[in-house]
Amino acid sequence: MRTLLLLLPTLLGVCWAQYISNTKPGRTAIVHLFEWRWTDIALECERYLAPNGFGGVQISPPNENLVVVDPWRPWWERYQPISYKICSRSGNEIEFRDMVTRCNNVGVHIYVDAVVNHMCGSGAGFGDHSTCGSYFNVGKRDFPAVPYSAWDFNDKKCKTTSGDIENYSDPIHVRDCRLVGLVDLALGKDYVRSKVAEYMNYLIDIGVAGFRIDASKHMWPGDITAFLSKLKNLNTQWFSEGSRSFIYQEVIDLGGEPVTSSEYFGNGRVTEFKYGTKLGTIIRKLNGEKMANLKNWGESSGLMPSDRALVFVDNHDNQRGHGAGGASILTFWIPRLYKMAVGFMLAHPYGFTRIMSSYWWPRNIQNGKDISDWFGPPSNSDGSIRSVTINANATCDNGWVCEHRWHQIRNMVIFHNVVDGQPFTNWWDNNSSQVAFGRGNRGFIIFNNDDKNLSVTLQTGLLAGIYCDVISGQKEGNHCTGMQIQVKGDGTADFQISSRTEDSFVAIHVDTKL
Ligand code: AAO
Repeated sequence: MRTLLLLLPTLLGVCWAQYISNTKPGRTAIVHLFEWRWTDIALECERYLAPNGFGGVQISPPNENLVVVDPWRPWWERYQPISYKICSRSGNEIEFRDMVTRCNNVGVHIYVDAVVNHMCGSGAGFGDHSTCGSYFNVGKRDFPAVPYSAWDFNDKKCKTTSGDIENYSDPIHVRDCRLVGLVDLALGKDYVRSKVAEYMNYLIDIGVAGFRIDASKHMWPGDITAFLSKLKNLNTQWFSEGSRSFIYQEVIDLGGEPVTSSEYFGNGRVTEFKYGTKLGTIIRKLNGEKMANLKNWGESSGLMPSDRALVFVDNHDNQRGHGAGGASILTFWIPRLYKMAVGFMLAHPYGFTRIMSSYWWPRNIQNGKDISDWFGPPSNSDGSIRSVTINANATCDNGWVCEHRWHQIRNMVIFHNVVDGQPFTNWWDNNSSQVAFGRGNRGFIIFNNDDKNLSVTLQTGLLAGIYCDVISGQKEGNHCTGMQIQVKGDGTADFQISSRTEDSFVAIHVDTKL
């Protein structure tokens, strides 16, 4: 009995660990460096992410994929695997290993986007060669570089006429048929599970800290459990003995479909798509919403349990009309509201947070749809991805947006680290879109998303002193480049925020005390 009790935490630990981010203590958010090259990510870990307290990077799929030529090299070609060789537009295996090592060495971990539900599209026409030159024949379901053959796909299992998912209200369609024509792997087979686990274990050995599991909704939860149970513990060069991969599954559940997020909680965290959809609706003030409605944000407002949620304002799909969320999603294209949304997310204790970092594309919205939604990353005429260049003021150039380098967002990532573990306190609202809240005695944030100026005295929960606002500026040495807020002996402070400023929110925390 005693042995069992002693063993129990270890046994449970194996299971719990899937929800733990594996970020270093005091680093509580990751950033998706969408379509970045491995060499640029290695540099970014060293020169920017580590010094600014970022915990990790979600990278684009590293494995060999279809080269799509019509349209020309869209970003989505990387969601059409040809093999599990580490060989993509972001770089080769040597560059990948160098990135993982260098990022880990400065305490920034790598999270791989694992595309394991399917291989490439079944329809002809997009392209016929692969990023590493591996032979394949999708018509015959032949992928010798893995190898997979016709027996390893669900073609016989799927019962729709087209072979594609035709109806999202039928969970069997959703799991056994092709997502937009992508040939669907038979993850019910032990052979396929083993190949997937072999790929993931290869990455674990190199030193990655976890995985986004692409298209999880299109796999049976039990099949995911089966390949996850074949995974090794993380590499002990950087992670403590017995550490398990952080897992977050991409399941789009906005309600209204039979497949739900909760079916996947046993495997790890799940992407909470309601988060960005609802937050966007509230901050845009659509359907009569107001920020005061954020008072009970979290489980009691209909989101999944906080310790199961991976949260984000936008992702690589819904920032361009793919996936789900639609018109309410906020992105870098609407910077004023976007910064408020990301600021709110990073001030709030709910979920594990991911920041989006994008590139520019020639957005062209016609009848509500962006016809340039396919546009790939900044690239040269031979299709190679262009490097991220950094301006003197620390912003990015060469076509890269780098939201994570916007000082307001970067400073809120630090805020999120500083207030980690503190309770949600001192909520205030004007019953409209002026709201404020604190995080115990470590941080305080206030928003004015109304069309009128804000002037109010509020309890901040902070010790008396002069604090530097990290939105209008920041503390540099003992000097504040932004607005100063005086917290009085009783913990209250006066706030004035015009409704016409570019950044109509103010955030202070203990490390910005002058
Ligand atoms: C490309 C071409 C296709 C071609 C295919 C194969 O665009 O025309 O047929 O190649 O040759 C990405 C791109 C795809 C691309 C694919 C492969 O987005 O355009 O296809 O690479 O190159 C579903 C999935 C979700 C998926 C999302 C895009 O459930 O897993 O579609 N996301 C991931 C990745 C994504 C990637 C893939 C998966 C594939 O993040 O980048 O695709 O690896 C409903 C369902 C959702 C469903 C959406 C969209 O959502 O609930 O599950 O997502 O529809 O089909 C309201 C509803 C909401 C609904 C939404 C949209 O908001 O509330 O539930 O409307 O109807």
